[in-house]
Amino acid sequence: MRTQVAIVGAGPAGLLLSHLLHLRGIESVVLEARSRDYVEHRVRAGVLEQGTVDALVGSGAGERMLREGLVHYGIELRFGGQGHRIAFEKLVPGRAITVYGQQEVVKDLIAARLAAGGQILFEAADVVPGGIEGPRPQVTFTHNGERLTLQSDFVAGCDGFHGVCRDAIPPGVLRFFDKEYPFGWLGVLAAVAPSSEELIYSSNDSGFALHSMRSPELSRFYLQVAPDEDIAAWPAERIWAELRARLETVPGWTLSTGPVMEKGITAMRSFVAEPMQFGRMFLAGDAAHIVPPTGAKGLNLAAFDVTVLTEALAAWYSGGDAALLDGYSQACLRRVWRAQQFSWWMTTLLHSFDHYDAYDRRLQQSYLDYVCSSDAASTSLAENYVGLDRRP
Ligand code: RFL
Ligand code: PHB
Repeated sequence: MRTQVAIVGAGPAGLLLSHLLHLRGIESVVLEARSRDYVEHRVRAGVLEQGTVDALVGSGAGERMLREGLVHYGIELRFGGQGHRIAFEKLVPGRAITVYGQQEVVKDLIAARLAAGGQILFEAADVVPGGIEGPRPQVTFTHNGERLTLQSDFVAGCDGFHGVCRDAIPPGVLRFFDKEYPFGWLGVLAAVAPSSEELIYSSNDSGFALHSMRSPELSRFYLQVAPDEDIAAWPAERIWAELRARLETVPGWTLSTGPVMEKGITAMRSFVAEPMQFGRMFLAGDAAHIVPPTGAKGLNLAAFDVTVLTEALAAWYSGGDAALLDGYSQACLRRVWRAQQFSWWMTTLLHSFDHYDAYDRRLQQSYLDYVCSSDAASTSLAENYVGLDRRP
């Protein structure tokens, strides 16, 4: 088999890259370890920045998102018995976020790829990239019981944090930066109308809670839990009791409950691999960097990386100009580090830390109060949350 760009991973990064390349006349094949059904039902992110929305619309895969996505002009920060709205329309006029499930983005991109004749090989096992130092890299893998080799000009490692592409780069080339947090998030999808029009980020001494949504009939919640928490210890009654305790903290506000459709625990971590490239291998999305989900940035960074990579590959294929490819990592990392700092900051602002003493807690409360009462501070939160300008 031969293609121009071998893409490992059919998450948002790999699928969007494949489709953007197709629109520039560049061929690719996507190799995905999981089944189509699995990737289309993996519940994860929900908040899309305007730039991500624009990239999806520009790719032609944004029609359903424009119809069904919920456009929000603010979020609420809830603490100390009060809710405080961060009003995007006032602080960052003309900018908004769109709430639309990652698995819906994935479904739309898969449909767009297949409709355009794109090749996605699901359930590709034992994927091994090789030859990335030279001009003819290849990826070997097993599909339908057969060991196959995909020859290519470039390999795009879009295989997430636990993928194989990052490890295919020789030892000593990459530098890693990381931070683990002393908690995880228990995510819950529930068949109940959202109890709020906008997202609520609620900070409490007993732990953080987030109220999000997917549609007028589906709510999405997150609870701060211990990093090694056992999901079996969280039957629906306990989930609702804890969500109530952490969200019903302002007078007159009540949480509607309903059947729990899905639940899972995610560790919280910050991670960056630098540079995001070596030879003919380019890493994009979670394969290169992870942020804790408090800032809602992971998927948006993945979409940014692949728009940069598309431009760079298009320049190379249209005239052999390698300058953009050489500068790929640098062009991405500035935005990556802004999102790293913002996600770390939102996480430390809103979560409760066991090692905090009374003084630390007062500092946290003071910062929350400042963010909500100063236009300068809330504008800083708002412009990072909706997504900074896409200029490199
Ligand atoms: P993905 O989505 O992990 O996709 C990688 C794909 O590669 C496949 N794969 C392999 N395929 C072949 N061979 C191998 N050896 C392979 N190893 C892995 C995997 O099966 C998978 O299909 O990475 P990508 O495309 O870079 O996308 C990144 C996003 O998924 C991630 O950043 C976001 O989900 C993060 N995130 C959020 N981001 C936002 O922008 N806004 C949010 O509101 C938001 N909320 C969240 C989140 C992530 C969460 N979790 C569960 C980590 C909320 C949560 C709870
Ligand atoms: C979500 O709806 O899944 C979501 C929203 C905001 C976040 C993280 C996740 O910060």
